[in-house]
Amino acid sequence: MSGAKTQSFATRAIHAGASSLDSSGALTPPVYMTSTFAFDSVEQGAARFAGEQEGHFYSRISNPTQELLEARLAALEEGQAALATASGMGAITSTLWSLLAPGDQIIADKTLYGCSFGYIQHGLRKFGVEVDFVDCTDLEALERALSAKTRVVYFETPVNPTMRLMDISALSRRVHDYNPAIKVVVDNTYCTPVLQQPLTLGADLVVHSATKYLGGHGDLIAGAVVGDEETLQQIRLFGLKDMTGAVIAPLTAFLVLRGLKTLELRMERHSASAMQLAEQLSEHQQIERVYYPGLPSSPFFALAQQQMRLPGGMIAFELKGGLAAGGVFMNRLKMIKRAVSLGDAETLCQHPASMTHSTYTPEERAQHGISEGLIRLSVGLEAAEDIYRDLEQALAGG
Ligand code: 4LM
Repeated sequence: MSGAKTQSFATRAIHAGASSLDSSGALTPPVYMTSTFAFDSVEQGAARFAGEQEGHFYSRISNPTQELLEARLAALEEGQAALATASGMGAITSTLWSLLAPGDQIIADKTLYGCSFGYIQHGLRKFGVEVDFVDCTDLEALERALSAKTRVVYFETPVNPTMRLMDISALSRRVHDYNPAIKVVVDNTYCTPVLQQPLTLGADLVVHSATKYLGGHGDLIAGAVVGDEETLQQIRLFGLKDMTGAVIAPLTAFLVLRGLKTLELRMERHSASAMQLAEQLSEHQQIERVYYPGLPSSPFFALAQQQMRLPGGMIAFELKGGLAAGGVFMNRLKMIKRAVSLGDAETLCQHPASMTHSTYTPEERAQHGISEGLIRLSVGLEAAEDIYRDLEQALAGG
């Protein structure tokens, strides 16, 4: 779209990639519910399969609704290209299966979303990839782990669920100084491009669970990868097409496009409410500790100020009574839902050790820094006062 580079984020979230998907003038794009595409001739079909001619040929590879979503996501993350997938795990697995082969090494941060950890720890290892979990906030430790076999450095920032932050720019520089061919892959699910654009900070690829803030309404499962044209083509034509088949449904792509229109507004609200709640919780006598990068007491406060536009909508905390008190508190919540996932309009509260991070053994959780009493809150779009009222009455039961 002409002038797209100069448009602000909010405008790109609504218009980027808009093309004449439909000639009727419909304001919202049509949903192309089709599995296949008819060719004018056998030669045209062959040319499309050979990649010699642009155009869709089968919806496991591309679809017009998906294509519009991909153009929009690329514009928002400031990447050359994007691939939308059936889930966040579909994005992560399609990417890493494409980049890694037996004998290669992946270095991942020591704490990741439970299923990302499970896939790397068990899935990649099973197929002969060398896996090293390192505290990626420690650049010296990261550098010591780098080797001639390293192909990928993978992390989240902020980390799910502990809210540690990685310095994307310093980390990417350190890795690329060692070997520019190593792919720095950042899971940007917690931030979305509203708060942080890893590619502009030196990372090579961004992955997302679009199930979360990008979709934003708790009504879909989707994912995405954004980066350079060549790597994205490799992920589409090998990782997605042949390895995972984790194709996004056209209707789901449409729903993510709808969610993106309000992404910036929603992230601002999630962040403002989370900031207020993090402050209130940290002053509450029942609370032992709050993990939120917007609090000046956070060890990641300075980095958050430098790297993130706003501190985001996710908070983690521990109660003074530990695990037992946490259970009582969670069972007393009334409006706030006890549910995994995040980034929805509804405030969601979950217990990582028994839910999202139960893919780690108790020993692994201890080793990887996930305490048994940690509680995670995805601050929704309700009025912050109402969210706090529910938290306060639940805390009063302890
Ligand atoms: C959750 N998370 O934390 P799909 N990357 C990150 C995530 O948090 C998730 C995924 C990838 C949660 C799900 C139950 C940072 C998921 C995986 O669920 O495959 O879209 O994304 O509560």
